[in-house]
Amino acid sequence: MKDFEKEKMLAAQEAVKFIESDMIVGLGTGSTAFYAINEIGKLVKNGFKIKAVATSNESAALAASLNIDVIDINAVDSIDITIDGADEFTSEFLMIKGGGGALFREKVVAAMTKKEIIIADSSKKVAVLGKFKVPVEVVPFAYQYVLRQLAVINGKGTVRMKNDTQYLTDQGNFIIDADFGLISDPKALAAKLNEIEGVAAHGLFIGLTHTIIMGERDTTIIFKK
Ligand code: ABF
Repeated sequence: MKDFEKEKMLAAQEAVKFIESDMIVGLGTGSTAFYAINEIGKLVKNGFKIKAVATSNESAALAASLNIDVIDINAVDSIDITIDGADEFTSEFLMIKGGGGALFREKVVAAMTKKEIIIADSSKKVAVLGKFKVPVEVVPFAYQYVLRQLAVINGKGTVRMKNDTQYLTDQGNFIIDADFGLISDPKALAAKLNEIEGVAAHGLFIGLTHTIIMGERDTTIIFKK
């Protein structure tokens, strides 16, 4: 198993230890979160009573295949624990998410979550955010306007493509990957992105995470707020 895959599994196994029977659990998206979903499937097989809210159709399908009870997010007022991945994070709990295209649902789920746990391999930890472009989910009606507004704040936006056409999220929106270079003030940039009409969600996750678990070779490192 490649090093990073083992690190992802280590982090996932550590995160799942926080789950108790009768919890409502948020299921993340991406290869690391998929390790966690598989581990949650084992809990269900061992008799845990869990209701799950998925951050993507892909996560929902994987969960269903493991007999995890996936429910509509609108059926609950809060989520006990969410285990999700990230593309970049700092030890100050600043992160970029959305490389997997699920940022809109991930952000809503994180906002409803009492304990948001991010799991990642050591390649995701950075001193400063920005090497990874910031995903921005936009309503197709507004995407050219958003591209122009991103340029105003020094973001070079590229519309994400898949099979020679615009990539579509589970919501039917486009994603613009915006290169801002290294981001000295992620909170200020997040505030500017929030002001752009047509933006459904952006990939700067600030203040929504309570725990980060990083797998690193044969150890797991836990950062807690
Ligand atoms: C998801 O996990 C996304 O926000 C993020 O882009 C992705 C990381 O994927 P992986 O775990 O495969 O690196 O939460």
